[in-house]
Amino acid sequence: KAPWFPRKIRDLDRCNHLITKFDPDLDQDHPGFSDKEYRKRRTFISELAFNYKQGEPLPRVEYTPEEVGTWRQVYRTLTSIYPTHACRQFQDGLQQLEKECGYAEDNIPQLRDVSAFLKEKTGFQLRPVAGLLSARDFLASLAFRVFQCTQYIRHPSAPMHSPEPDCCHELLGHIPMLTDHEFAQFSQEIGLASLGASDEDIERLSTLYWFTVEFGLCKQNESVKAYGAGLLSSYGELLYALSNEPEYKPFNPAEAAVQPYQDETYQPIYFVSESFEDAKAKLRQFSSTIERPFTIRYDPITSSLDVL
Ligand code: H2B
Ligand code: FE
Repeated sequence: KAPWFPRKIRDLDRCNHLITKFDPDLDQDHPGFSDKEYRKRRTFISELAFNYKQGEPLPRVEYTPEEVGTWRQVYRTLTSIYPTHACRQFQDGLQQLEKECGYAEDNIPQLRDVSAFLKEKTGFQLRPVAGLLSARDFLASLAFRVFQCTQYIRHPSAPMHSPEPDCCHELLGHIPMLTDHEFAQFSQEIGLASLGASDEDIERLSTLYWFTVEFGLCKQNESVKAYGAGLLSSYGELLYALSNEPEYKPFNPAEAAVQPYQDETYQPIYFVSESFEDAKAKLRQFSSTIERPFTIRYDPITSSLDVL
């Protein structure tokens, strides 16, 4: 029997299983582990996410000057290399967000504003999440064009690195790409493929997600650029990924889905897509090999699934 999965967007209220591996309360290597104030703040912001129900207005957070200072440092450093390292779609997206959503060095954008903007662009919307979500829950939300976003920011002692997702990773790494139609569709399709899948297939899809949405590279004109959020939110790895150190392979979902990966250091291998259209076509082909005893159709009018 297939594992439970959400059938309508409201069911995402039940997709909130966290992985506590990199949590500052439990992970001794977290830069905020011995900072009581930081953990208190992180807990406060997490509570907003725990209490959130689908359809409610997204909580606004008033960030402290110290938090904005961390954001500023991240923003400055990363935006200095986007022109040479980020793909065109990412740069276009970021430019629009700067114009319309309060993206700036001195302002941490609010999820509510970003969500409203994305909804109009590609139909994606945001939902606050308290930390690292299980792969199954995270992927399931993508099926409904919902992107689960953390709202707290990394510890000020380590502005260029966070062991767990934080708002710098979501807002700078993920959001600009979600303004692109092809990419939005690619993301939703990984999500749809995950619904009711076996644990083994979830593992494969989440590895595939890792090598595309998080660490993907793509061809652009004659060069290779980054589109993965893990790269676009990490100055060090972004430089490294486009240097001649790592190995490149042409994107192939069946191979990417079983490639061992690193969640503590830089990747030794990256997959390079021809284009998002090509990546999407290959993903569809791959998804059709995942065995499920039913077919699923997404109804965008009701944001629910027809299961046949
Ligand atoms: N949770 C959160 N909060 N953000 C993510 O980017 C994320 C996640 N990515 N859970 C998921 C897991 C990803 O690594 C895949 C699907 O396993
Ligand atoms: Fe991410």
